[in-house]
Amino acid sequence: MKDPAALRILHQGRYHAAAQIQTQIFAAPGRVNLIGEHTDYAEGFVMPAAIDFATLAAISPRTDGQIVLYAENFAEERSYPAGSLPAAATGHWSDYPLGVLTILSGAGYQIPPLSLSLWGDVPLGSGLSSSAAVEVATATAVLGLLGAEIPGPQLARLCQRAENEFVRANCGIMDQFISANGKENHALLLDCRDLSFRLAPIPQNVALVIANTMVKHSVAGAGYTTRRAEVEEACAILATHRPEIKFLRDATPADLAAWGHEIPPNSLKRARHVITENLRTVAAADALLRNDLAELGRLMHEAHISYSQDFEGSCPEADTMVNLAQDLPGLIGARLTGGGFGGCTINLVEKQHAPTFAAALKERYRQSTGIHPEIHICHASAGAHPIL
Ligand code: GAF
Repeated sequence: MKDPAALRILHQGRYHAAAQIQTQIFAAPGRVNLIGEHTDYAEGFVMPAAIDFATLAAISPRTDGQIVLYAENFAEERSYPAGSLPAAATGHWSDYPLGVLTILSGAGYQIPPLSLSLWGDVPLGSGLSSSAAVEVATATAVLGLLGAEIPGPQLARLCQRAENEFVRANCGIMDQFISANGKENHALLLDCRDLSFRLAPIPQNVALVIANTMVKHSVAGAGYTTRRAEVEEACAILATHRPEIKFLRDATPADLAAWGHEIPPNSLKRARHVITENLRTVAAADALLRNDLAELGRLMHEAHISYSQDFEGSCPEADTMVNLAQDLPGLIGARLTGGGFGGCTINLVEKQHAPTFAAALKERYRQSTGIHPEIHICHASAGAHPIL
């Protein structure tokens, strides 16, 4: 099904036996984050790249007043009268497209009766932003049907609102942003305060090797929510001394040295991670831009230690996956990527070594944990786009 032509045939077959009505196809990718974890909701910096896994959306108009959503991955359809979409999430896959339709409608876009077929290969629950890919694919498809355009940063914000306000998962902006704005062969340094960004080319001889620990990750899980609350608690305490600290983005290591003793121990550690991670992320983008891969790898390693020890956002399996990669030929840098408590590690690897690196890491991880991991050799791909 990776083939968009197959989705077009499937969609036409389900909804337009006569084939007079045109189906449009759009794609929106998942992502991997090279560095900058749990900094987006602190208005800090992140450096993700879009990856080759994506959600494809096929869309066409209807004449019967219905909004029909179909997910090929679940072989399931849901149908609603266009004027009365459900008002709340139900914990079903349809929450994501429905959230986007609801937010677009609230933003003034009249959603017409339509058929939307979704198919994706972003592994679910693996921390590679399958939800953002569905949201951005849906939004791009609906706008395509309407013949409307929204600049990528704004589109990302609407999709984030769908996840925050409809799905009720308290994520930041990173995942939707990179899915909407990624560029082939580039990582993107995003300032989550004003959504300005810089693109950094990923050298041709570098592969993104994504290693799935097979431990499920969820942004809706307790870990993500607790950590976010701890980050906000630390910020509120620092702000009593320096009111200009609105988010941890505004705080410095000197602030922690001066007032850290007032912050409860766990929140202090989370704050130390976020504050140092922001510095590392900007430094990592500079290193990538000047092709200093050794420095980039060193910063990724430091970031993993900070994520694991200060943020306590890793898990034994992810620490194992990172450790097992360290002495394999070709490794530039390895760390747990995404929201944490499971999911995938990102390994930057010299391309010529990538296949042997992947095979060796797979075998080492299997021997040491008894779990069969999925390992993918990816490259940085383009953000959301129509497929002609
Ligand atoms: C998840 C969230 F969706 C992002 O917004 C971000 O906070 C990330 O975890 C952690 O960096 O992917």
